[in-house]
Amino acid sequence: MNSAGRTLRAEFASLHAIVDAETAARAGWPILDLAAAFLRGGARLLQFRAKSMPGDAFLATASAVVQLAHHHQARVIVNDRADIARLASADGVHVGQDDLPAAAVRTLVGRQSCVGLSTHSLVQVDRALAEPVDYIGIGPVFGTTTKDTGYEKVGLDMVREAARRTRTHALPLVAIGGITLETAASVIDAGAASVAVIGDLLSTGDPEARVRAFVERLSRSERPRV
Ligand code: TZP
Ligand code: MG
Repeated sequence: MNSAGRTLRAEFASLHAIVDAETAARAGWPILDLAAAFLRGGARLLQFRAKSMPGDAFLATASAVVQLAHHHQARVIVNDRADIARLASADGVHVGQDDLPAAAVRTLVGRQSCVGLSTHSLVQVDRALAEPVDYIGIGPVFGTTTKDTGYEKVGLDMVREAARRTRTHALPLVAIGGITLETAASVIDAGAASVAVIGDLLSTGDPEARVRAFVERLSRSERPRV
């Protein structure tokens, strides 16, 4: 773990509130309004995800999300794009199995940035443990309609085993996929340090209150020490 990764991990939020541009648009939320609602609700770590946004808009929006989040003493991780994370002064990058390799991302964003890598199986977890990453993602934990991942749901048993393996490398595990307010604590109980959520945060029409409820519920969970 690099020094900034360590700093981020010391305050590694139990909720990764994902501001997903497409989900926000479908629900009628302007991206910055949604980010602001998450932050008012107490989110301390946002991930900005914009799968089909042109580069100039992606950069401008990511920069605005970072500015807003930093005003709230919150952090931002940009999904997929190390170049945009760096240009937008984000705190980190989250990549998947088909994105730039973590080592290349690290070269682009430097030691001061937090790098996370998604996995979908224990084989991928083991490979990720050899990469220069600050946390490992795993999912989809449950069924999700937000993303066609192409992978079977991994379930809580795999989260448990993945957490056991990441713990031996002192890395936090972030679980994603179909996680709701009702199931979040069970995912933390299985050993994840954090849950990453898209759909459920928008499920009630009041994302600020939903984030507040997640933060409150997760604060009562016993999080693993890594
Ligand atoms: N990666 C694995 S599942 C998923 C991603 C990005 C979608 C998560 O969205 P939701 O709505 O929280 O299931
Ligand atoms: Mg990706």
